[in-house]
Amino acid sequence: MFATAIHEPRHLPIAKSQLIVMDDLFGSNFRDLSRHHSGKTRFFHNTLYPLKLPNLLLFKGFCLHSGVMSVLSFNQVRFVFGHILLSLFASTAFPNAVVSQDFFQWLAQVRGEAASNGISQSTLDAAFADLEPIPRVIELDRSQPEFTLTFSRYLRSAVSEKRVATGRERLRQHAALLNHLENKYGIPARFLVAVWGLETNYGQAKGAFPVIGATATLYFDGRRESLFRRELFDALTILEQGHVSPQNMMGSWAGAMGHTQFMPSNFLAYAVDEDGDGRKDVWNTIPDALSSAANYLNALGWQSGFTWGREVRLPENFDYDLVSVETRARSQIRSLDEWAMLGVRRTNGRPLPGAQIDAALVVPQGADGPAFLVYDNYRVILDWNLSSFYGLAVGHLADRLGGAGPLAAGLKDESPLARSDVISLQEGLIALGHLQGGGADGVLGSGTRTAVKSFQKSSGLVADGYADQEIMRLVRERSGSLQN
Ligand SMILES: [Ca+2]
Repeated sequence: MFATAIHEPRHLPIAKSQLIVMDDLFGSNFRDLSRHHSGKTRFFHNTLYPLKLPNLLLFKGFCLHSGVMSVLSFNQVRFVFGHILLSLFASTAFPNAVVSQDFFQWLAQVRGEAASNGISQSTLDAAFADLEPIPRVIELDRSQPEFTLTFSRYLRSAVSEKRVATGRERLRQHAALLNHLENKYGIPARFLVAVWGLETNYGQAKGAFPVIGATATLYFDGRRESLFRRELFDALTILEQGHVSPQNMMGSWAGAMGHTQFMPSNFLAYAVDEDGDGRKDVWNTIPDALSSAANYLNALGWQSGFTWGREVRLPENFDYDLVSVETRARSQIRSLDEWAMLGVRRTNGRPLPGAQIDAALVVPQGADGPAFLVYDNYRVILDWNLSSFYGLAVGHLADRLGGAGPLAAGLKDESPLARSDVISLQEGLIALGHLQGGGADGVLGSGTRTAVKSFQKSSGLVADGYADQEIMRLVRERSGSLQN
């Protein structure tokens, strides 16, 4: 009777005695499995699928990361770990069968909803033919890098000499189109080509996942259900409108499509049929793809006639409390005149331009690395992709494409921090009262940089908010001595 409580016992390639052993170990929790197989908790299945140890560890990390553990009751935790154990005992065929059955029930519902939203049966037949969840998509969604990415390592690859050379070639090759788009949307050619270079290496890496499969997997998975629900339905609308066939609708593992990696929702809002053939083809028609990107940047508020920011030289004994440590760089905003009065200059030592523009100061490698004043268009780039490294790389690549040389300050070589080190740094900052509890997520984001800055100020150090091995050592030392 235990077997009947489990979903689809006919598909269980697992001995009944094993199930009973586990049932004894974990009590009625196993019987709850069948009831948990639908609705919100179905992500357990996906997270554990395919059942390899790294996935289980990622799952554990995900639970800790997202705070799932703190909201689950003990019984629920037992249920989850019971499930992990069961999964280890069973061959992959067991959860496979369960996933498949759940998935197809769920897909039938999605299909019904899509049909009532006006998607035709023929589009749905084509879109959902042979559709199955893609385990690799879940794996990539859960993966967390073992080491932090340093700015020098990121920039060397994002703005490599090869990428600069190819970008300059693209500028020449598509000069007429880019000039037209600059007039139409106010986005200078070098910025558009820089975004193109960063997103897909000028169309050389557009992504090889089927967009319907990827977005359906992430919607079904449930971790970011409402986001990917919308993206899946928007992807179906794109198919319904006939811009692309399901076979050719490829993208990244998260569903970002074409030369400049448009999510389906971006596509519906901003894609343009620049060549006028009746289809918005961001995958294989460069005029459509670049016009779409320019239209989107324009809609995000790009200010034509202004650049993104610039590398600057800071004076000796500069007060690093003036740098912005949060990703969006919205604090510590001053006019260029004020920055000039504080001693900030161009990298060649000449005065800052006299333009009436507000700027924030960003130091991605701390006081020992390059410094940048960033303007409103930098924040437009962040609205496209919220990452300060990305924003600085687009800006710097655009400058290089416009003829500028490498960064004047050069890039400091340093070893990246292990994720576990970042977590221990964060725990130390929490213990010392500089970071809120729950902030130990292993990611060096705005919150951690702000906490590092607060620690530095209270310790009389240069307050650049930059976390390196030395800060880690000091925080560990101080927080350790608290406990003695
Ligand atoms: Ca077209």
